[in-house]
Formats: sequence, C-alpha cells, structure tokens
Amino acid sequence: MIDLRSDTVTRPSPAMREAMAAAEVGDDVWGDDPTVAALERAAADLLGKEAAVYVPSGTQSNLCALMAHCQRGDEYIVGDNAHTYRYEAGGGAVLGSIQPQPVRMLDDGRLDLEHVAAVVKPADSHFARSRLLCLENTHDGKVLPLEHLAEAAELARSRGLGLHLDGARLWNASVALGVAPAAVAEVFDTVSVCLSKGLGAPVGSVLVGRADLVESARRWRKMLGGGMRQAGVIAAGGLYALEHNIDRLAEDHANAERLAEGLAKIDGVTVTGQNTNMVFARFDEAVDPQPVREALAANDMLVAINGRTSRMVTHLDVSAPDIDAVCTVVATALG
Ligand code: TLP
Repeated sequence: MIDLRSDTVTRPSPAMREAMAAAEVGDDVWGDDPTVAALERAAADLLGKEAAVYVPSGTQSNLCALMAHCQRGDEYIVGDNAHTYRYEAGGGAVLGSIQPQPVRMLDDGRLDLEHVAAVVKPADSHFARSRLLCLENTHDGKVLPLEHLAEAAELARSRGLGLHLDGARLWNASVALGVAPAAVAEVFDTVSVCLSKGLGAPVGSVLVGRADLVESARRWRKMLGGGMRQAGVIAAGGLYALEHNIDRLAEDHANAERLAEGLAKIDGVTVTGQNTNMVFARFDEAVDPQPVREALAANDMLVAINGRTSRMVTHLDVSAPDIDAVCTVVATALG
C-alpha cells in the first residue's frame, strides 16, 4: 500500500520496534520512567530549551501550551488558517476559556504582523487580555523565514506577549533551511514538536520551553488526562525517531519534488504548490477526478481527493519508485 494522505500514517520500523520492546519503564506520573525522562531531556537539548514534557498528541501539546501561557479571559493571537485555531476543536476556548483572536495568515504561512499589532488590546476592562502570539512552522509544508520569526518575536516582546510555536513539522523546516532545530525554536517561549509525523514514531509530541511554563503545562496535561504510566514503551519510539529520522527528511522533500514534477506533466492536473514534504494539486474543470480515485483505490494507493483538490504528503514509508507508480496510475486514469 502507498499512503500519501499524511505523514501521520507511518508504521514503526523493525529497529524502532526493537528499541520500544527493550525500553526501561516506570510509572511516569510518579516521575519514574527513565525513557520518558531521556526523551524529554533529548528534545529540550535538541531545541535549546530548559525543559520538556512528553504528551500523547500535538493537539494536547498545543492546548497545554495555551493553558500555561493564558488564564481564563485572556486571548491568544493566531493565524486564521493555523492548526491550533481551525483543527483542534476549539480546545483553547472550550477547556481553557481562552479567546482566540485570529489574524490574516499570508499565503506563505507568515502572519501579517501589522494586523497582529493592530489587534493587541489595550488594558481596559472591555477587552480580553492579549497574552500570547502563536505561529506555525511548517504550515502546509511552507517554511517560515527566520527573519519573520525574529520580527514576530520583537513585536511580541514589545507588547508583552508570550510566543508559542506549533512546530509539529519544525524538523522539516530545520532540514529545509539547513539549520539546527534549536535555531528554528530560538525565539519562542514554548514549542510543540511532533514525533508521530515525519519522524515516524507511533505516538507522541513534546512541548519544550521555559521551565516555569513547562511545569505549568505538566499540570494541565494531568488535568487533560494525558498523564501516562509506563509510557517509556512509546517514548522509546520517539527517542529512536529523534536519533535516526531527522536528517532523512531531506529524502521526503526530494520525493515531494519528484511527485510535483511527475504530476505537473499530466494533462488535466495542475500542481498548485510543493513545499518540503507536501504537494497540493487540482484537477482541471475539464476532467473528472472519479476515475482517478477508483484507479488509485484499485492499486492500493491512498490519496485524499476532496472535490477537485488534493494534498499529498511524503514520509519515510514512501519511496521514489512509489512516487513514480502513483504518477503512472494517475496519468493512465486520465489518459
Ligand atoms: N495534522 C494532521 C491533521 O490534523 C490535519 C495532518 O494530517 O496534517 N499541528 C499541526 C501543524 C498539524 O498538522 C497537526 C496534525 C497537529 C498540530 C495535531 O497533531 P495531533 O494529530 O498529534 O494531535
């Protein structure tokens, strides 16, 4: 099977499974799990932060961060296409009583910083208290320039806002820019990174950052039901992923480029974007995407096609020959 629906679909490799099977464990709610502690230390060090907390998902990691930065009645400023705002079920508002203040996200994933500056509220009892600015990197595979991060940080500092990064795919940004992960994380107070996307671990994210914020996030994690017991078994997959699967993301980026080039050659398909490990494509009005759907399914190829558009994501379970095979099936179905 070739699955391009997301980079969340990877299966742990035999070597990763071996590391998981051999993991030393303890009750992590008691602080007894050495493998979880090792993962937290490794993630904090790699990202140049004081502390880290291991959480079951990116969604919970972002929510713990929001709740650590903001109190009831505070607001966080966030891009109107950001995952934290659109795809996390409104957790900040529902569970944290934190008001989202969406701002325009530009096509390249940057925030319109003039708009950010304009929505910061003055201290006045009519308004929610502006407390936090959230960025996302990568966004739809797009890498934010380091200069944008620095500008956003300068603005946040000058207005007394904290700064959080949804870095679910920060690893892809660091590989694409050719800089250390810590350079991408540098300006942020907290950063959420995922182990279960491009890095290929079966479960988990890590929230890294300032020690006081991470301590507070750890308390929220418990309240949200994310305190895990012998979690070393899954944390070992995450540690393995940090040690072995970051540099190889360059292969995923090359495969995404290969996919974009292959699809662009097919009449009736327009590639609308390719960044890091993501490809976006559209079927032209003149063609019917249904035979493509059927041909892909008949060949055990999983590709999400919504109406006429598709997001395809490369990852460590997809090879260059797999990419060529998908392009051949699409071309044949439209030919
Ligand atoms: N993204 C998933 C879907 O939810 C869309 C995907 O397939 O891309 N931040 C970003 C930027 C994400 O893309 C995701 C997941 C998350 C956070 C949430 O992570 P999980 O799924 O671990 O809660």
